[in-house]
Amino acid sequence: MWGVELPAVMGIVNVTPDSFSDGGQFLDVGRAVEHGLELVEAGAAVLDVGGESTRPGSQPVPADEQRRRTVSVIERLAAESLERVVISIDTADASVAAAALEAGATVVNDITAGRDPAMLPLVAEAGAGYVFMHMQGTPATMQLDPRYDDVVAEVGAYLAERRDAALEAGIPAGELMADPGLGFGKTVAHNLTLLARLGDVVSDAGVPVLVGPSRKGFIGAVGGAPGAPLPLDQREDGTLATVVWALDHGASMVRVHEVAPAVEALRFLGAMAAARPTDPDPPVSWRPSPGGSGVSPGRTAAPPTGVGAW
Ligand code: PMM
Repeated sequence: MWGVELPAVMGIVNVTPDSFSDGGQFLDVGRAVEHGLELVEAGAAVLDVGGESTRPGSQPVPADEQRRRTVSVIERLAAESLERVVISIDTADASVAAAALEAGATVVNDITAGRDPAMLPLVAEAGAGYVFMHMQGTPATMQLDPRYDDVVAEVGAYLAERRDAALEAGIPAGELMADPGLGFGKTVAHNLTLLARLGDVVSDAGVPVLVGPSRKGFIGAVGGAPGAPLPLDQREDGTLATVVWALDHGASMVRVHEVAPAVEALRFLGAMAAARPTDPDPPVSWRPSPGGSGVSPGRTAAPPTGVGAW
């Protein structure tokens, strides 16, 4: 989809002074473009350019400021990446999305899944790709007291409902990607449950699923000691663990700050999947012999058939 072979890696280009993990690093247009091109070199299939931090407690950034931060970065990335990458705009504002699509983006990544009523018609009219994400509340308040009876069922039902709204607005299914929204109105336990049961999220969504665990609070919480989460600069190993898990449990795309390790993980998952026997009958040597223990002699696993067949 979007001209990208799935599964694939989306690299993050935050053109913000205050994003939680890389705020201020790429505010300058030249540095943001340079960073984006490095992520392309590292193997990103999509670059997600954003001009608004959505970290817990953040306030909305006015549309003209988001446009000012992102449009020239997108124009230059579109020109300098020589069509080796798809560019997405990370915004919930349809006017920002429109300017970004004009500048060369071809996908809109909307963490509000269309709360701006102009968003779905805009994306449909433009023929763009669309990522719609689950979030409980707004970034300003979402982490105060997130609650669910059944987080997987509620997120799954929401994504199915937003998928249907997008289809009804005229966005083809082949342009749609759903995202359970790790960290957006979720406790550590909610995030872990969504990952643990990602297969259910994927089947409820009915379209490919994107997952964005990179450096988020739950990574710090699981990796650190009680009451002492890992600092941001020590969350890459935990991020990679969740990236591998997500890709192996049905995610079609991961959104990360560090692209190279995720691309490497994809390569290894592909190689191992290709080495898996393709015969639906498990090899005899793996099958318990009827009525007894021990291993029967016979066929063994098929040899690897090459990388990429998963
Ligand atoms: N996370 C952030 C921002 N945008 N978009 C999608 N689709 N999924 C996410 O998980 C997501 C997102 C926050 O992370 P950042 O501030 O490091 O970009």
